[in-house]
Parts: sequence; structure tokens; C-alpha cells
Amino acid sequence: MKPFFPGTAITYEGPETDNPLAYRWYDPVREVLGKPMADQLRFAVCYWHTFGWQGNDPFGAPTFFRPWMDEPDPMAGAEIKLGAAFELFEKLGTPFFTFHDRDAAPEGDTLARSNANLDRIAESIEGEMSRTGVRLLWGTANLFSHRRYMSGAATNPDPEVFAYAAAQVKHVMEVTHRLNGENYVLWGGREGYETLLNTDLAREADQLGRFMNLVVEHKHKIGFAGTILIEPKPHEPTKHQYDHDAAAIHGFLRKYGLEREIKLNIEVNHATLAGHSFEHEIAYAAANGLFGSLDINRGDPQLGWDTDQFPNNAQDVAIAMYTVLRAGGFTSGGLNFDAKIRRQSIEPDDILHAHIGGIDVCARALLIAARMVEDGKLQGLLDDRYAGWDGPLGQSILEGGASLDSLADYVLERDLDPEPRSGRQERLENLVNSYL
Ligand code: XUL
Ligand code: CO
Repeated sequence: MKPFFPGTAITYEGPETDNPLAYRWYDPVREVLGKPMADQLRFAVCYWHTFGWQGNDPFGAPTFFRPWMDEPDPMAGAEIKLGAAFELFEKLGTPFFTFHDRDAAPEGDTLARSNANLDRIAESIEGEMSRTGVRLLWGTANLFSHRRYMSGAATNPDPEVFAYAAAQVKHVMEVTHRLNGENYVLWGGREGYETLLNTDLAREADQLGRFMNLVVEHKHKIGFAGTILIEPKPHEPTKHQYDHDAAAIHGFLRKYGLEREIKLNIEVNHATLAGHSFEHEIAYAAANGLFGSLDINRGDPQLGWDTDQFPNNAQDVAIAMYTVLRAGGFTSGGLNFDAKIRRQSIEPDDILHAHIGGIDVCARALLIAARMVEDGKLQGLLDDRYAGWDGPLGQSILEGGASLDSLADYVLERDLDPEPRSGRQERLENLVNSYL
């Protein structure tokens, strides 16, 4: 097959290079905090934006014309797309990829035909994975594009739609297992609502709770060892998405007894749509044992929707990477570029530039974050701030040895009048800037 992307493999040339098709910061074999950079970052390229999206928007038709898009036989198109996808993964040297069932293989007119299409493409994917050594970070089912899902999948008022979604997830999870996927993702695409006039919130939550329990049961039944991840998003496409943010999912998982079974896939632009910073969502997940994987991209501060742009600000990503490193780094998760080029970026090499930029920003951010971890100043200042909680008073409160009576006695006996201490925000911000 004729190559789709220009040039040869992208390699590390260092910060001084003026070659736009080279890495300045991403040196996969460089050791960072005891591991090669490639293993700290675990990059994945996504199938849907990079190979599926045609550049259409609500006002305009497709702007991207790719060879696999004009193919009259959709299965032949899927094979061409697959060839271009693995060509990109190899050229970038990214170790992982991610896909939805419907990005990889066309939907048929029955579920049985859709499954057969995916099975055939999965066979070709398997071949490309063994030829290139590229691995699957996660698979997922598209439960939001087809009109049958317009009122939700698991939260649909019609149990037949629930059943259809369950059948679809069963198949994609099995394909993910067969491809040795390291995780399986559920983004509740239309699990939410537009108006309470036609929505029973309590029922829909119970339906979603049942659905997730069925997914977990099936994972154990087939022996899939990967992690099940839910991806929070506050709105878009529905007005109120049930998986609003990490905290909302935490409450949901506890209500339905799933908190030891499911973790989170946190996306930058979803965090910011929820009014949070990306690092807040990571820190919340880590503090509650739910940190799984990341969809790396960025929004536009002036636009209120999910623009899914490639990350390009090392400072922002550095704080997020610092939060990841403090959480112990990735285990089964990684950094998935759930990001798309702009509609006017119509050339194949625009896809290369986008990924090279994103990869370099994350690599640079990792190096900055590693310095923050290594010299320990930020952690030291944080530990000092909470030192009282490691002393006798703090410990007796936390261990349950205190009561309101004993605390009142403690204050009155000593005539206690605690001295406020500065939060030192500006000093800390200056310290962060000193690593950049
Ligand atoms: C949508 C989104 C999805 C999920 C997978 O905003 O992020 O692409 O990552 O379904
Ligand atoms: Co995503």
C-alpha cells in the first residue's frame, strides 16, 4: 500500500533541532524517575478523531478527504484506514492505540453483521499489532452515534435499547480481551437528559448501576484482566450527563457497590467543562483510589464546548503530570490523545505535527514534574503545612479518640487561640515557575 503520511519515522533530535518533524523532548529511552520516558507516558493515538472524523461541523460539510473515506466498500475502507493507522503509530513510535468498535469497522444492518465486521477487522488489527509491537490501551463501544441511542443506552426508557447496548459492550469487551487491551472504557455518551419533563432520574441511575454491574460480571466471566474505566463529562451531547465529574462517579460507584471494580479515565477538556482543573480531577481520583488513565487534549478558554485540541502548554500539563507522579504514575493507564486537528488542517502531515507537538509537550511536562518530585520542595512545604495532624492532637482526632467534650476541654484548659499561618500561594507559584 502507498504510504499515507510523508517521510520516515519521527526520532528524537533534542531541543536545538529546527526539524519540525522531529521530537525535541520525547526521548523514549531516557530514564525519568527510574523508568524510560516511554513507560512513564504510555502514549496512545486514538482512532476516532485521527482517522474517523471528516472535518465536518454543525455549519459545514467534510473538509478531509482520505483514501479510506471514498472507498465504496466500507470493509475495504476499514482495511485501508487500518493500514494508515498503523503507519502513523509506527512513524510516531507511540506504543498504544485506542478505538471504538464503529471507528474500526463499519456498522452492519444487524448486530450480528456489525459483530462479524468487527471480528474480521480485529483479525487484521491482530496482524498489525504483532508486526509492529503496538499495543491496545483500551477499546470501547460507541453507544451514542446511532439514532437508537438518542435517549441513552443503559439509561434509555426502553429496556430493548439497554439489551442492545449490553450486547454491543459484550462483543467489544471480548474483542478488547482478544487484543490484550490493558483497559476497557465506558464513556456515557448519551447517559443523561435534556428535560426532567420526560426523565425519571432515579430509574435511570438504577439502570446505569445494573449495566455497570453486568459489565463487571462479564469481565470476570471471560477472564479479562484489564481495568474497567468510566470517563466523566458534565454535558455535551446531553444537557446533564450523569457521569458529571470524578466526584459524581465516585458517589455512583459507591451506591452500586462498584468502587473496587471501576476506575476513571479523566479527560482535560471534560474536566474544564465541569468547571474543574484537570489536576483537580486527577487528584480527586487518586485520593479515592480511582485513578486509571487520561485522555489528553485541551479546550479553548473562550469557547464553552469540547474543542478537543492537542495539548500545547507544558506548564499546564506539568502540574497534571506532577499530580500523576504523586499518585504513583500509570499502571494500566496511559496518555491517550483524544484530540483532533482543526478543520482547516487538511493535509496528512498536519496529523503528524499535531501528535509531535502533543507528545513533546507531555514529555517536557514530565521532565519538569520529575524535577518537582526529585527535589521535594513542594512536598516538603505541603508536609509542613499539615504537620500538626501527625502530632498527638491530630492523631487522636483522626483515630477516633476524641469527642466534642474532650476537644472542648483541650481548648479551655490551655486557653487555646490558634495562630493563623499563611497559605503561601504566591511563594508556591513562584517555586513552580522556577522549574519551567
Ligand atoms: C467524547 C470522548 C470520547 C471518549 C470515548 O467527548 O471523550 O471520545 O473518550 O468514547
Ligand atoms: Co475522551
